[in-house]
Amino acid sequence: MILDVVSIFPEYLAPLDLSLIGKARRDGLLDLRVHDLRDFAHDRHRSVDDTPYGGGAGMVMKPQPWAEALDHVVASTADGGRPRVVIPGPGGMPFSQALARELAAEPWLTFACGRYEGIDERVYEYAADDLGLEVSVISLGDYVLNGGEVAVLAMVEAVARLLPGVIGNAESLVEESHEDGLLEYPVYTKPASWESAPGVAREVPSVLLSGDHGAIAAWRHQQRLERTAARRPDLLHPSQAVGGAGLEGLD
Ligand code: 6GU
Repeated sequence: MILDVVSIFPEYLAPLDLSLIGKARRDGLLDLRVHDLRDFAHDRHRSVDDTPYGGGAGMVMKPQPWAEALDHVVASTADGGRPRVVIPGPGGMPFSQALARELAAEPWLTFACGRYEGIDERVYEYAADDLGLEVSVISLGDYVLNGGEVAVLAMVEAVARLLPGVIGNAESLVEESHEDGLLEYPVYTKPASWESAPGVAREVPSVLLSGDHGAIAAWRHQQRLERTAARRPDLLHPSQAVGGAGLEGLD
């Protein structure tokens, strides 16, 4: 997969050299290219923003550097392929595991990181109408970040780990929170009895030591239901009410 990120803070994307994503890049599974938007601003101060028409607080990103940056990205391949453009922003469609899967199926993604009050609306039109690109505005959630860079770190990690070969144990992908609509069950490791303070022994649930795989699977499923009901009742279907008691068990 080819990934381009355009930002006025390319250093923000440095963590993408680390851990599994860094290894995927070195292994050639991910061709990640970070571009400095200011390289496409040609005035003396390499300015990328200006005051908003109609008034209001803050600054708006100018259309010309963005258009040139997108031209540059599109021109980077000779085969006529086109990237899907993702613009992170709190006004976008909600990011989710399903959307991460959809993006992971794309051969080429370009993330355009806005700052300030946003990017001049004509850049969206230019990308779609003049360059023929699919543009998706995507939000991490209902809160405001200062720019798209941190959101790109999250989205790239969520997408890249789904690419074949990035995670060694592909099985670890299927039993995760948000893959089947329930949160993950609690996990434990050795020691079976852990003294967290003098005289306080904290035990691993005995079923996990029983060797009874059926009982373990049933316990884990029940834990997933209870945890989902407690933390994310919005994910549960009414028929999944914990304890089979009906809707009153969900509150
Ligand atoms: Cl994707 N970008 C910005 N700037 N703020 C956000 C966001 C994204 N998601 C939530 N808040």
